[in-house]
Amino acid sequence: MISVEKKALITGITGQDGSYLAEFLLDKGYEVHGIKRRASMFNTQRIDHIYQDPHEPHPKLKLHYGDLSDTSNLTRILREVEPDEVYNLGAQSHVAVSFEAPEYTADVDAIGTLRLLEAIRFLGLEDKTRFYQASTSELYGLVQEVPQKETTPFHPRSPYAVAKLYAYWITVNYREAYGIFACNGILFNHESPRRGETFVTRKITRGLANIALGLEDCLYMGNINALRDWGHAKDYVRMQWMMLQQDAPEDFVIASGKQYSVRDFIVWSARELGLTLEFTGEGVDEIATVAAIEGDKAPALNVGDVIMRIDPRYFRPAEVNMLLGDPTKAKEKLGWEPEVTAQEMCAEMVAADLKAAQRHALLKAHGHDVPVSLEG
Ligand code: NDP
Ligand code: GDR
Repeated sequence: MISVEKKALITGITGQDGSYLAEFLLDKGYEVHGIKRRASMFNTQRIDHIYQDPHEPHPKLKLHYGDLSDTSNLTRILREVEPDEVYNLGAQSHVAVSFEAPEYTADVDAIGTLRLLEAIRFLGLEDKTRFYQASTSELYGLVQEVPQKETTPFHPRSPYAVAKLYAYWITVNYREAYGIFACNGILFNHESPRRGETFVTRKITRGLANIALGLEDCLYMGNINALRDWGHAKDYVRMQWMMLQQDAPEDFVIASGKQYSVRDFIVWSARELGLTLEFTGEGVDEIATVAAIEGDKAPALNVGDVIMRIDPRYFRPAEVNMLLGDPTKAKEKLGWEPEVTAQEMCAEMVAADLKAAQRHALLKAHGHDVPVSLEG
């Protein structure tokens, strides 16, 4: 049983993984501290259900304003909290956006990691504080070996991946140089109903649910031939915690070991809505048309409707065409097994987005025309 006094600090607590990890650690009896960014509107939707009023006698979840670009802020929070475990999940995490904002991405994703590790050292917390770094399968980029494992060479293909490469190595370096218990989790894509709306899986499930109810007309996609190894975020955050409970720090690949295309994900999502699709055309001219409809989940659609087109603006300057992870080390050393398959996760995401679309459609039917953002 975990001691009730254990404290964790999560950067990126308002994000997909941060929200699931916070739930998980609270369940384990941790006092959870999270860093949230100041925003002009509330940005805590993913953690509102676990929010605790700071006026209560002993809140177990505490939020601190902060930013990975701010050294003094991070150092002050670490000094105040003196956490047993730091989970560095905060990042500008969108690969396509990193081509638009490369310097910011480097500052937050690469130097932000250094700032945290330096703060641990500066405060003399090397022996107390364990550190988890959210590393990524994007490090493999132009893949050198299939499937990718802990020893596969890296070849990053975006400013995001290059920044994460620095973060990976500075984590290893602080482990070797200063004896900090620091681990990299090299996580392959993981998704959930809480996934940001512009990542491909959520864009598909949300877009198709909206189209099924007549809130949008068409899904505009980039490279639908890209191959990914998808898992459920809930399974993957469990592993982040497991990594910090070992006797010695090590790096692990976390993946499902199964590979599918973006096109497959579109087909599964459509199937959840009772739709059979037909893909015709090639390259930028490829389209997906409704070939058959079953059930009543897509009342706005007819056979023959075009529901997907390619828009080259979603192509990336350099693409990661395929990823497939080998999670053998995590399975053997930590006994980790993912519980949710990619198809089950897709069904959960479509169901959640269909519910949201139904609420939206109801508002629309009553004259409240809330605009649906089409930005991908
Ligand atoms: P999200 O994009 O959902 O969450 C990112 C979090 O980082 C948000 O809380 C965000 O805050 C915060 N953040 C962004 N910029 C800053 C900043 N300058 N200072 C402090 N916090 C900041 O990502 P995920 O939850 O999906 O991923 C978690 C981590 O794991 C990320 O580091 C990501 O790169 C990495 N990763 C993710 C994978 C995946 O498939 N999901 C796979 C491999 C690695 P706000 O809510 O205010 O935007
Ligand atoms: P990725 O995830 O880049 O792998 O990074 P994303 O879901 O954005 O893209 C996956 C693949 O789908 C292709 N794609 C599209 N992607 C988006 N976003 N929008 C589209 O319209 C579209 N069409 C096709 C992409 O080109 C790509 O090949 C995610 C992030 O969570 C990172 O932070 C994390 O490190 C990696 O996963 C592992």
